[in-house]
Amino acid sequence: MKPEPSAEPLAPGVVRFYSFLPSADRIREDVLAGLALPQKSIPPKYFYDEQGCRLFEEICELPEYYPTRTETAILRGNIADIVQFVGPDAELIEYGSGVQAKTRILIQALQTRLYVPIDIAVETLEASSNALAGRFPFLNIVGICADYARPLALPEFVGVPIRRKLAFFPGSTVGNFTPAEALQFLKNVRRSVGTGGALLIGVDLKKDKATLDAAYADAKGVTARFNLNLLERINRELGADFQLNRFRHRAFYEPTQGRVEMHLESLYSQIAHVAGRRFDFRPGETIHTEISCKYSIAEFQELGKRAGFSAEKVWTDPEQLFSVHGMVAA
Ligand code: AVI
Repeated sequence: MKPEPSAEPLAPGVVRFYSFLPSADRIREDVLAGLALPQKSIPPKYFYDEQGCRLFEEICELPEYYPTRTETAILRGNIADIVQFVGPDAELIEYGSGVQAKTRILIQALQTRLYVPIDIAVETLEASSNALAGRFPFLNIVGICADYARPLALPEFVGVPIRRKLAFFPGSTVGNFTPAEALQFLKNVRRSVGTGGALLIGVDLKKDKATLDAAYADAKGVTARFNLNLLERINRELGADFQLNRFRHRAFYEPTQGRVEMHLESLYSQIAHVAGRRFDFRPGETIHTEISCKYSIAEFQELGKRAGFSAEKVWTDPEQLFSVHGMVAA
């Protein structure tokens, strides 16, 4: 998978892939820098190796993890309104496309002709895009393997009539950024869709602590395996020697900051080596692995406005667990 020149004619059924992935050294640099901080931390994007992607799919099916099924129901239940909001002939750009399950609802309803999924997980991107091509023969697919948190100049394509670009960012993945990072990300999206372009974005809503604590510390322990898999990946890819049974998963909602925090807590005084460097852990000391920010509808609309979008539509579920915003680049 290599970057190719853009502006090539497309063909339905033939999936093209472009790669803008950072160098293999990047994970090493990021992990070493994060573990050297007073509050040790590792960026959440490194959860998603093959096993991490599988575990995340399992999380999405858990009874405690309401976001996936709730967002899917919101999309299905409001699809006619969403089609009207987007209008005809939209290029669909999906950030963090994963297994592209919710995308199918949109592609079917919008009769999308050009789909540009962007994901850091190369195997998932390839497998999902190829499966989608088999299902929608009218669809042109251009998969982009990239870290979408960084500004990305998306290629332009010829041969498919496009009236507007639609950015789709489901799953409340925007919550895994700090609000400042989310603002920067939304500004980048604003640039990519251009004036008049649209954004359809899923955002998890603030709610009671018990519901959120359970969603990120499920009874079956799948989220714990997802969190610990990060250490397994680092052991494998960076020659580290973390002992997984000497750490435990911790996740809790922090209401003052309006975010869930995930950590890996050291159970003992211990030492781990990563890429030849030594890291000491006190009992109870944690590696901070993820934040998942929750927003009220008004808070997120305000963030969108600051990034240059006008907040046109918002769809929610009857219990007000989750929101899907329709925004237009002003
Ligand atoms: C991908 N992201 C939106 C998930 C979330 O809810 O923040 C990741 C996740 N972490 C633990 N469970 C799910």
